[in-house]
Amino acid sequence: MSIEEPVWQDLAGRLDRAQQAAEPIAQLTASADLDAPAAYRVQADLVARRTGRGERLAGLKLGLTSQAKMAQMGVHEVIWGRLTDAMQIPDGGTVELAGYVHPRVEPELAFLLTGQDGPAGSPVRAVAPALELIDSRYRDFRFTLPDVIADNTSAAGFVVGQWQPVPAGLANLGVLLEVDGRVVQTGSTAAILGDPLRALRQGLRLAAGAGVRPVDGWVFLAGAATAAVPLAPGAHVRAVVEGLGTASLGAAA
Ligand code: OOG
Ligand code: MG
Repeated sequence: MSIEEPVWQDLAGRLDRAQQAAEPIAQLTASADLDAPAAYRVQADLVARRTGRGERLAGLKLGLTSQAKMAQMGVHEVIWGRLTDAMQIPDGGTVELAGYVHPRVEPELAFLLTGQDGPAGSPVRAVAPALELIDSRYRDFRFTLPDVIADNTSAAGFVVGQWQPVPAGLANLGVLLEVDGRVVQTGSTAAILGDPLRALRQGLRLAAGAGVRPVDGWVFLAGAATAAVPLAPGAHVRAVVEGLGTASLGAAA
């Protein structure tokens, strides 16, 4: 399907305003004919609006890489999105919930990219435990595949824990999501496409297909290892990845 510029601009504008006002909107597919390639065009324009306001691209993310997430959202395809510097939250930082529609958090692994994605060199400098804050701009956090792609895969914020050298075995580390010290989700890095490094390769391939090349210092989020949970006022949330440590954030009361 081809999409005309006035159409993708209109759709990106709706999502952009929804994000800025923290007010949900109807799914784009309720009123527009949108397939996945057209939705990626909308996403590119949506993120270009942010960079046009001074944000810098800071990385890439994959979504729906685990069965837990696919089952939770009812969408069964791997998707990719773009991260900007404005989305980064310091480890242990606090967010104001008023800036989001209905934020959720999920435990992830982050990779620090080298800017290389060919066989010549490793694409990865380091790995860290991470938390992603997702916030669908759609009412009731419900969407189809093209809707969530256009909405930059619900990207809203991310926290990266301590960077460290990539250990030999990343494919089966235990992952916990804690809220106020209580474990609310458990999983394994194996849930991330069988191995987060496979997710990384797939993500770089998908982005390259759209002409997006990794940049040295970019962050890559490999996708959640468990279902996401709502971020409630006053909550303190922590992702714990076996052998790698933690990443945490708090929500203002
Ligand atoms: C879409 C984004 C999914 C992940 O890690 O699976 C995602 C959503 O669930 O709203 O970021
Ligand atoms: Mg995620």
